[in-house]
Amino acid sequence: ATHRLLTTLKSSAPALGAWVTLPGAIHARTVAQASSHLSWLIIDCEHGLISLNPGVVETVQAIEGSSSSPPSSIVRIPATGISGTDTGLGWQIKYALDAGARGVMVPMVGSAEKAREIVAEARFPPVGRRGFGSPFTPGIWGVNASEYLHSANDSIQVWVQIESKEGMQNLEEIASVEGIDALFIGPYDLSISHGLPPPSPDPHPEAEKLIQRIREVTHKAGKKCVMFCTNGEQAAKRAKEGFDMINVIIDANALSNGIGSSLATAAGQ
Ligand code: 3PY
Repeated sequence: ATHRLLTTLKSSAPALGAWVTLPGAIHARTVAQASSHLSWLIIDCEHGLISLNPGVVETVQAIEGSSSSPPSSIVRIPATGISGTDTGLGWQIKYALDAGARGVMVPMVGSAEKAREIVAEARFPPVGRRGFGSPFTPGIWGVNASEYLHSANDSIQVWVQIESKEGMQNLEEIASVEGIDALFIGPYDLSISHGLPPPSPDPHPEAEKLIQRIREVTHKAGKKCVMFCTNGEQAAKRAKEGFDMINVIIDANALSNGIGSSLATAAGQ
């Protein structure tokens, strides 16, 4: 299968994504096949219900097999990137990528040192220190082992989330770390970490200033900026502001909203 996100990023259109929080192969395939406008999916192992092992592998398999050019699967690992005490980073990135994911996203990244550690775990030598051992990744990508080894370092997406005070304080340094592809804005944690109310659904004006600053600094550093939205209208507005990638919706909310609105129509409301 080809890597749909990379194809979209070569065009001028923003790459639209969606959030997968619910486990199960059929569920993942259903989401992946929902729209040809989907370029990527976050498989959420931080706040979602998908386990790193074996949940991620069945979810990635289902997405990769959903079409000849499926949306790219990016795994959000549970470990955060703020402090030096979180020992989960290395093995969690390994599980996600060895399951065949096309990228990883690390929550709460607070320093350039953490960002460099993330790059080292996600990329093979000479760039990083990722170990080469999974017997599954080449088959999932439809390539041989040597092709996987060569193409992984070029194409694996490494995204870090800016959603904390530490992340804002060290923003320029984090954005300049080589090997990071994108900075992802988490408007909910960004707001509450700054003592601001969470978006409802739009962010507080003070949070909005932080969001626009992240976009500007990220672009200045030559990196992609990803924005998290919860509906299509919000996402269309963010696309006009110049975000490169935009999350449009969360699977669980889409399910609930879809059932709810049909029932309301049927009940005459
Ligand atoms: C946030 O807004 O905090 C996120 O991480 C998006 O889910």
